[in-house]
Amino acid sequence: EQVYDPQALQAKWQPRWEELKPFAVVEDDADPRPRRYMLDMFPYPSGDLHMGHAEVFAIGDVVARYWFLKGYNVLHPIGWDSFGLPAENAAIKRNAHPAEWTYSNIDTQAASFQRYAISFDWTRRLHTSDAEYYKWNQWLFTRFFERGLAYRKGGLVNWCPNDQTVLANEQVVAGKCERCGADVIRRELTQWYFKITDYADRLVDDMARLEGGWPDRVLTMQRNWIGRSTGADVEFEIEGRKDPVTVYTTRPDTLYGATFFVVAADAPLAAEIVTEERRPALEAYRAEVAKLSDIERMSTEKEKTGVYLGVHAINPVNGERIPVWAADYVLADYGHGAIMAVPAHDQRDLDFALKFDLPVKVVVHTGMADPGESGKATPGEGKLVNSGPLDGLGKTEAIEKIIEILAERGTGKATVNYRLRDWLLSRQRFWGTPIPIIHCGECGEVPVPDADLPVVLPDLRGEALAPKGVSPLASATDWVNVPCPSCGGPAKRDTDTMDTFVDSSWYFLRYLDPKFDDGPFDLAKAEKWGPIDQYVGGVEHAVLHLLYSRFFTKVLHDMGMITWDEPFLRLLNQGQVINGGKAMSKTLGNGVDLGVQIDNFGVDAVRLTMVFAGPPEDDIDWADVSPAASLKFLARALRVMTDASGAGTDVAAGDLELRKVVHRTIDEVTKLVETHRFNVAVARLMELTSATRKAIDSGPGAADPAVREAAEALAVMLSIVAPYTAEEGWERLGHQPSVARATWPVADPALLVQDSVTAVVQVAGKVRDRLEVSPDISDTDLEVLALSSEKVKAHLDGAPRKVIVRAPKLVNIVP
Ligand code: ANZ
Ligand code: ZN
Repeated sequence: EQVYDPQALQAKWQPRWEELKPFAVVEDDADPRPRRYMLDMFPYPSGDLHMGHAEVFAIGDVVARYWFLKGYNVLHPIGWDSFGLPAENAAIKRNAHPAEWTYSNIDTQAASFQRYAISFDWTRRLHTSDAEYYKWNQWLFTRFFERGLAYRKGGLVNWCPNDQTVLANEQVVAGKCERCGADVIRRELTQWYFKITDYADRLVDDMARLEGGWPDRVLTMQRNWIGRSTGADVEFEIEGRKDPVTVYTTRPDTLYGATFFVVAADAPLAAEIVTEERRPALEAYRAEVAKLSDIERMSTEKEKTGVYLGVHAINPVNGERIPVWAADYVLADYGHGAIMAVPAHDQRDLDFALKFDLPVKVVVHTGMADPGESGKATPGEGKLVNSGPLDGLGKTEAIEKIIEILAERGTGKATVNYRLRDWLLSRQRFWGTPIPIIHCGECGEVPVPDADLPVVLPDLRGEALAPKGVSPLASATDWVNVPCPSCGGPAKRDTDTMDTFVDSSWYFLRYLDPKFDDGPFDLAKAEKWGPIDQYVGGVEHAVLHLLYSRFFTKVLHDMGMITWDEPFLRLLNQGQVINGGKAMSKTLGNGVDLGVQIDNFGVDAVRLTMVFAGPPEDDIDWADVSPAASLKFLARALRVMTDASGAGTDVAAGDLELRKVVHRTIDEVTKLVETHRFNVAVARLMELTSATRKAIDSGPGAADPAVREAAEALAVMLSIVAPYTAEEGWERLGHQPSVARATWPVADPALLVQDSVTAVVQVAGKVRDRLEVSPDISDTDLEVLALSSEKVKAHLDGAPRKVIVRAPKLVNIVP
């Protein structure tokens, strides 16, 4: 008996597949196969592939290989998201160029992917750090600039003191830098932004089309991030100020309950209206607030702080004078940077009121305890009280009414507000796409002409890349100083680089033809292939990458470059691979090395373990799974396929019992793969293997044609999870050149019929016969059968009055 040696199988098949290229896309319009685009989130080349990659790519490959076998023309590309900070940090440490580290890691990962046998079309390979790729980032930036969607503005930005660069809001997680974990601070800087806020409504509304195709939690996270709310703008006079100040509120119905007014401490308004007496206190307070992140400021846990500004605001509906404070819990760049505080019905306002002894006035009767006493605000619905014309109304009517009143007086209106901010895209780091703008004293911001793209990075390495708070590109003076493309006068290049999320916002379009040089992508191919049918990747991208890609897709749609405007129809978020119940980490020392796992158990066993561990969305605890058991199963499966190699080919004459098992398995596995229940599909293949083994050993024997049918179905279906084992088995069964060229088996409906069920026949309520019938029998057939039964006839005197049939289980005869 042949021993199952996974390493030998890998050594045998890998070069053959490299030669055969079974997954190269056919770009032939005469090819009648429908197209499918399967996309895995592309990797960052941080080192060799790790266990997380092994999981996500194994899952994506199940889908891609299944589609190939089902007869689709599948595009399944791979590339590298190869700009970014880690390369730069490594280069500084080694006194090298970031490209060295980057491309050597890419080569390592590419070789590992080949060994891991993912069904990529390698001809579509791209690297975002190649000038032939980032040239098109620059081209797209220029188009965005022309459309007013890329612009520069000054303002407070998130700054990572460790990486010495600004960050987008999306890259600040719980007040910390998404990359390095350092506390993010705020700095006043002039930066480039993409105007994603112009697309806020479409980004929210179009999610309705993703419902069912995307995980609910991702849709919820995007909705919350965009944070669209409806409410009202209300104008308050400030004593001593000429113009009124507008506040945004989602609860205009509570206007009568406003007992004080709060301005964001860092908003210019605070410094403008503060009395001279209170100014020193405000200045001191602002210095403290500057150190805090938005998250800390908005935290409900945080002790409330603030400064009285010495002035009063006037409530527009009842003329009440309310004191104006500055506080950090109001943000300068949300709404209008000022609020009416309603402590009875808003917890943060209540915390503030209790701390500074400000009045609490209930205006909604909710049946809960008095907030002033309980310390718990009552944000719920109820009847309005102490609210003049609103008294007695419910929330919705009260909001309508107050907006009407405000509109009449010209002091307010209904409005929509968003949490989403424009996407800050400039970075003060080296290893990214140079922003293609030239700053001229005469002409201002001048885009680099398309003909001069790409603006290639200057050759800097080692210490020259160290973070200094300004971009390292600024030190490359030869590179920086250029004539203005517009007037020819002396001018300077912009020295910032783009956020690397720009690179990943459209890479799926570049895959269609990575060498295309008439534009960022081939428009005709985008029509044929887009949008992506299935996207697979981590939930950590729920907001950042997925939101940015949706935005880019909509802009490209509006530019007339594509006709579709959502990039990813279906999204699958795989879980994480953990070990011993905890995320793998250096500090815990619980890391699992993928290379070692593959050396010990082989590629197929690792892939099978990943897929079999549980539903793809769940985390996999490597301490709870057994690649050794996977390896054993694969050996058994290969032995079955080997033993079946001599079986007869006249399938129709095969053992009926085994044939039924085979076809039921085909039917179920097909449905399970379609619904992404891959782990259960694997369990069915294990059962099929056992049933075939039994048929060989103690059933009709190895020569029975049903054994061949079983082994062939097993080889094809197993190939989506364990390609080496399946390929070897397929060859031993006598097939050429590759199982990747096989077709997915189809279940014969005639063989799916369950053997029989028992139908009970009652006459006048008494059981008179039991019939063995097909579970698919029709009511009519069952009635005929029942009435022709001798036992039934014996109790009938002529034609019955009524026959009630519930096929296949019951016939009730009323004589
Ligand atoms: C009065 C009020 C009464 C409020 C009440 C809430 C409940 P969303 O839903 O997130 O849009 N707000 C407005 N501008 C703010 C700012 N710049 N910084 C911090 N908070 C701000 O939240 C809108 C609500 O958040 C607004 O409605 C306002 O408080 C507050 F019973 O106004 B509300
Ligand atoms: Zn100029």
